[in-house]
Amino acid sequence: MTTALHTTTANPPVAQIDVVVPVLNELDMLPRFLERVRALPLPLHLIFVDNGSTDGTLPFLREQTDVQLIEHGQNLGYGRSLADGLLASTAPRVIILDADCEYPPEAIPALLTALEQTAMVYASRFLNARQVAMAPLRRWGNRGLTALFNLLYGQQLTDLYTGMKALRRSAFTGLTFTRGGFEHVMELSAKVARRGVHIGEVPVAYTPRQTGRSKMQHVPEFLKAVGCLLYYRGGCHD
Ligand SMILES: Nc1nc2c(ncn2[C@@H]2O[C@H](COP(=O)(O)OP(=O)(O)OP(=O)(O)O)[C@@H](O)[C@H]2O)c(=O)[nH]1
Ligand SMILES: [Mg+2]
Repeated sequence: MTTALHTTTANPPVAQIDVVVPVLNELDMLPRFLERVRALPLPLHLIFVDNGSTDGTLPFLREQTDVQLIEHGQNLGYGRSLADGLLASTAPRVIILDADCEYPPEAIPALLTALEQTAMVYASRFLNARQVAMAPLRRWGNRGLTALFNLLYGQQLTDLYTGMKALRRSAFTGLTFTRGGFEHVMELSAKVARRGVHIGEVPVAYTPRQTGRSKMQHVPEFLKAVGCLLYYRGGCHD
């Protein structure tokens, strides 16, 4: 197992905002993703966590001089990518954003504005949305997990499984993340909620993947997610 963590300075400029991007075989989407993120008038620092891509993503990212790159060298799971990205981040505010352009980078300013009110904010595909292009199995799976999460953790979320979030550093400082797979979503949400943080939401326009293949196994992930939500509700698991 190889995990190369290239950390930046421990004291970033106060205004810097770190953007943690988990990536696995997204070469088709990355040029557009970078173009859109770079066009934003914000001091964003990109931290890509490559999770063993084999499609040319890695050489492409190595050529980008303005990004930080963590190389797993093999697939260690989506959750491990986020955990390593958060660990490498140093800025007071951190964005988590999928690399496949399903979530618009242009929504980052709205997330940051909402972050002034609370320590963690999710970009919701369902808040104020009339229609969302999503397969029924996924939609209902997400809805069920979101409802269970709200019930167990006293929140009012509409989209637990979003791939776009904003966090104040204080929301996750001192927490450890051990879940390697997509259950990381549950672990992060549960641990931050147990600290008493009210998780905010902003609406986001969602564009289902245009190219490439979804790599998620939805039914097994759903079952693991339910187990996680119950487990973290049960006791102290920082
Ligand atoms: N599935 C998966 N994605 C990973 C992994 N490591 C990093 N990623 C990245 O994590 C993000 C989310 O993964 P997706 O496969 O898009 O998951 P999803 O958005 O639920 O599925 P789609 O809607 O089909 O795109 C993407 O940027 C992936 O490139 C991994 O091990 N598995
Ligand atoms: Mg996706």
